[in-house]
Amino acid sequence: MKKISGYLWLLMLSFSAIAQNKYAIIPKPLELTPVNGTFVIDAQTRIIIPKGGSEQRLLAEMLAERLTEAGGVNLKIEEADVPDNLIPTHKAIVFAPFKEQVYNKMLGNEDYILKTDAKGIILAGASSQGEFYALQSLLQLLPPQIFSSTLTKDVKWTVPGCTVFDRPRYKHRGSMLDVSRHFFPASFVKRYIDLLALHKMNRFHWHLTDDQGWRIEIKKYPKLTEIGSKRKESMKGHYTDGKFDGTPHGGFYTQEEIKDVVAYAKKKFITIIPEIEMPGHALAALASYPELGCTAKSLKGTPYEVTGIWGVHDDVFCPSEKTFSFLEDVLTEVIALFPGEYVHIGGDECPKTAWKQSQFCQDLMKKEGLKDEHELQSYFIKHFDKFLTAKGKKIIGWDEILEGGISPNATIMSWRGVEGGTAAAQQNHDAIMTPTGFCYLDYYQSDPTTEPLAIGGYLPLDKVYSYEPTPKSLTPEQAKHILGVQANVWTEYMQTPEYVEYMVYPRACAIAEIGWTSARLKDYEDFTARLKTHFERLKYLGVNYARSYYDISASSAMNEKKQVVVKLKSADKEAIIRYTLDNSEPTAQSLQYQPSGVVITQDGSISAAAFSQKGERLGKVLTKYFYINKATGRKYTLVNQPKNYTGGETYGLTNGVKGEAANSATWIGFEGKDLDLTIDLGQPTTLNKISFAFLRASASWIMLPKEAEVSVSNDGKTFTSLQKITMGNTDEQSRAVQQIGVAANGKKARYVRVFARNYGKLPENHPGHGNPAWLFVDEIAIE
Ligand code: TNX
Repeated sequence: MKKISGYLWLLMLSFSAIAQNKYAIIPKPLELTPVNGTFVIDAQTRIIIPKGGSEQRLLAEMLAERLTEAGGVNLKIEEADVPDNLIPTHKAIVFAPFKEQVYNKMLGNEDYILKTDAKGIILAGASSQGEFYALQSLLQLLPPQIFSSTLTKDVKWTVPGCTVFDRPRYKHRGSMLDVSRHFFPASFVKRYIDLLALHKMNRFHWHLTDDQGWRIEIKKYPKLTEIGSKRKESMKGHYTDGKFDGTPHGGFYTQEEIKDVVAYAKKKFITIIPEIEMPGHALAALASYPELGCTAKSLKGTPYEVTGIWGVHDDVFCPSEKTFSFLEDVLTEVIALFPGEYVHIGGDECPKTAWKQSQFCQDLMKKEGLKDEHELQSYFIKHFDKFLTAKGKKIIGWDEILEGGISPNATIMSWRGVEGGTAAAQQNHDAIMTPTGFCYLDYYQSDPTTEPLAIGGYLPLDKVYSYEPTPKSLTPEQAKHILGVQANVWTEYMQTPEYVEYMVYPRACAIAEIGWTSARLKDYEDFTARLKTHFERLKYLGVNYARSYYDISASSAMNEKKQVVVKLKSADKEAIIRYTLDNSEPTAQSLQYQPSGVVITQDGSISAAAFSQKGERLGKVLTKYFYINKATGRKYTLVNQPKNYTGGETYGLTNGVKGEAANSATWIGFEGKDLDLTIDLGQPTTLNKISFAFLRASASWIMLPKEAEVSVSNDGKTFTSLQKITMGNTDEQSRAVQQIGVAANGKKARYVRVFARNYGKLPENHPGHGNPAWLFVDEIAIE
């Protein structure tokens, strides 16, 4: 092979960058071939639809409306005999009928062909859904201003020449929106649907009921909305703060509104999957109709109440005749409103406490030959599977419905990981993949210390994008059961539409591409290059998208001299990272970061941000604090190994970075195990104080240890105890950092041992009772 000169490389690189910007379609099409020439839309351009093409007329109107609103150009829509030779012609945008023999391709319902050149544009699909997707791609080939709802000035409406043949990878490409934890008006739901359609998504999963509010009018049971749609207050701050805002919250959709949203979604080729939660997450229904519970009052002895507390609640539907006929009535009204083939019946997070205590349930289990409460849950779900199947519907349930035996016609929504979806496919059931680790858009998308409050987790854009929905362990036959992928948007921490948009975009763009684009075409760098143009579109659409993609992430390691070296990273390759070490905000004049990292030699902080070539700041400022002491950079041995939360490297506990209350990822975590650590200081060293900290976040199963002890030694074998501490308040709810400092009074020793006894099993009154507690510790400092 001939060597390519540096100059040529540069030329090729810059060409591919331009090409990406010119054809910045998200999700990326299956085949896109650039063609010479550019089509210019002006007042003379006509839109041509086939004679009598009423569906094409709707699409033509959508395009015409955009051009009028954003460009002030009024295009005529004409009906004509459209030739089927697919050759762009007569300065027109043509919705062409699809003829297999002419196109030499088989087109599925969602597939499309789009041809553009200097003469004209052709959009073709085997159905209007395919043509709708052709239109979405065409809009994305136009300047981003096409999405503006006000007149933009001086824009030339050009379309770069290309031939696109496109086809989705998965059938189900969707997003769930939780409207129970916070209610969002129908107008916002429509906007949410618009944005899904823009990304060629085709399913909207509407989470309509939960403990915190019942949001759908049911004519037969008016109290569901009179009582069940309102709560007196919501949690304020993080769950673990245990505080309330004292502000009533409520809202519901009338059946008329629902019909309107369903019809609206249909025009955008989106099928709505309504979710009615059962048997758990039912408090709003129980508050409205207490007779649906196993007891007249809640398990705490207080009246059932629509709750403002997030999480999992023990009060659930009782599997009684009353409940069954109530839910059958509800579902009968629901299926009359939603024409789609699926109804989601929830099935997640149903504690069995109430059923265990109920004589009725115990008798029912005996009568039905059910061996435990999981089988009772399965009995519940099977009843509604049968009921809905008889009505011509299919059920979807969260992966818990696998426990106690899967119902015959159920599709599984795999959320607690991919295991549920895998198991379902292996049992010849369909599955939709929504694992928390990749698809939960309620998780943080950047460093939690810089982001608005979120439920937890850490799910940056690149991690979402990296998701591969079809588990490798499946055979090709089983893999066909993976229907697709979906973004879940739980709204405990999202009070407003703007907040929702911030959390959802651009991460939903990545989900859209995972669902649509063929696996072999997935390429994160290529995606982010297109995303920059897409950000412009979102801007014109008025979407409050997050710019967290431009945020900096920091990691630290030790060099040979045992110094802390901070490495900064920007997901955006073109961005310039600048930083300060004096606690001031970085500017375009601040020090430019070099890939070798920044050496930290004393206590202090580093603040960094990404800047464009032009000097604009692109993302948020990240500040990290460092504590340099005698333990910094020292190796240590651990008797038990941490799990998941490993601090990222060997020196996690002595890397100079303290765990942060808001950010679980900065801690070292042991599941059910003790901390038993020995640091070797290399030589006998004078010790004044040994300090460290534990994190308490009981809601996340992170408990303080029962006791801690520090001891020292000179030979690493015989240790003398300096202090043993018994820890109190281990049942406290709020999230807090517990600092420990042990005085060593100038003692000389080479080895320091820190031991902390894990809390053990979570107590009876804890939602996760019986499971092992986590022990979170960080930064062992020795002065
Ligand atoms: C788990 S995912 C839930 C929801 C919460 C969500 C928060 C699922 C089926 N249940 O009730 O809102 O976690 O991330």
